[in-house]
Amino acid sequence: MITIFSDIHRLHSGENEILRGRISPSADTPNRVDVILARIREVSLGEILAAVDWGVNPILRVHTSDYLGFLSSLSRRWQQLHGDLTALPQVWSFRGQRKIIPQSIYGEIGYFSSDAAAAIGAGTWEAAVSASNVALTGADLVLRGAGGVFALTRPPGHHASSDSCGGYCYLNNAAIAAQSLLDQGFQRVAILDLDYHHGNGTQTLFYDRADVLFVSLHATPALTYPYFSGYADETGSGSGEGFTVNCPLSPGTKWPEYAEVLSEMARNIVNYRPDAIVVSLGVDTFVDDPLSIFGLMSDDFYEIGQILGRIAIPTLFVLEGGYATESLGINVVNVLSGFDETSHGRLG
Ligand code: SP5
Ligand code: ZN
Repeated sequence: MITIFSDIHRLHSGENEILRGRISPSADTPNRVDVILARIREVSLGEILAAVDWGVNPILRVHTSDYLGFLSSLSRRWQQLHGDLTALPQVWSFRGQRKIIPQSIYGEIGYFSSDAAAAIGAGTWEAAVSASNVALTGADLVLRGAGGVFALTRPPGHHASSDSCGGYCYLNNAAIAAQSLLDQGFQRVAILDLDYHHGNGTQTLFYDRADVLFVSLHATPALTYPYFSGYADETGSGSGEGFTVNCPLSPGTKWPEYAEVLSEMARNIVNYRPDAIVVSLGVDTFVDDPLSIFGLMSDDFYEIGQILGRIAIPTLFVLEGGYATESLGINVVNVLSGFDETSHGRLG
């Protein structure tokens, strides 16, 4: 399988989050990419290609221009004000309050954020754009007939909505790739989100649409970030009714139960007859992940890949979360190798 990569992600590094009530270094560190690349080379998964720059237009298909203006300029303005390196929000619009963009930079950052886990530093904008370009370059290969492509994106994207960042995410790489596939002539795209956390940003982007099937397996939001979306009764609205499928799982979920739900969702996706599948590939479902309490083992990720490969529909893998860095390379590449094994002969 071909991997798409950009080194520009490194410009986003050392940002903070608020975790368990404390300001701590973000769990999304640049070495996450290093260990995945090292493993790709170790097993000779396939070529590693540089991302191409696609400009702002495909990003504007998913995000508002107000939001892009905010994200691209915030760090510079924040530093001019008080020299601090990273910006974090601390006030949000409460229920019943105005949806208004305040003049104050502190109000503005609250308006464009969903939580305090997406700090903005000097290189965040450039890194986020590079990740979108990685995903778009992968989508382009799928458009030209590739059976499986891995977009090694960082920062991740699935918690970003049309006009908000959150959960280490700024631009929704998977959504931008899916929309570009549709814009280039694909009729239907399925997004399968396997990250431990619900893809709240992705869900909002396609909630009322039938041309994107959004399917997500994640820890139940009743007990887990992002708390306010990902419940089973969220199924889409209007003409998108039935095209959002949420599978909240219990803490401690292990492979047998996970495999059963994943196989059922694989059948759902086949019935939808998509032209391509975009997998939001988070491996924070791993037993040793520091943020999570699922029980998937490294071998289980190989089986996930095999299940996806048997679907035999062109698939773009877009990296989301996964924070157990000792095993991250093995776990991600196990998915990709399992996919290659079973898709071989069924897909180009
Ligand atoms: C892309 C992605 O995986 N983003 C995740 C953002 C999660 N941020 C909040 C994490 C809350 C962790 N709670 C700790 C409980 C440990 N048992
Ligand atoms: Zn996650």
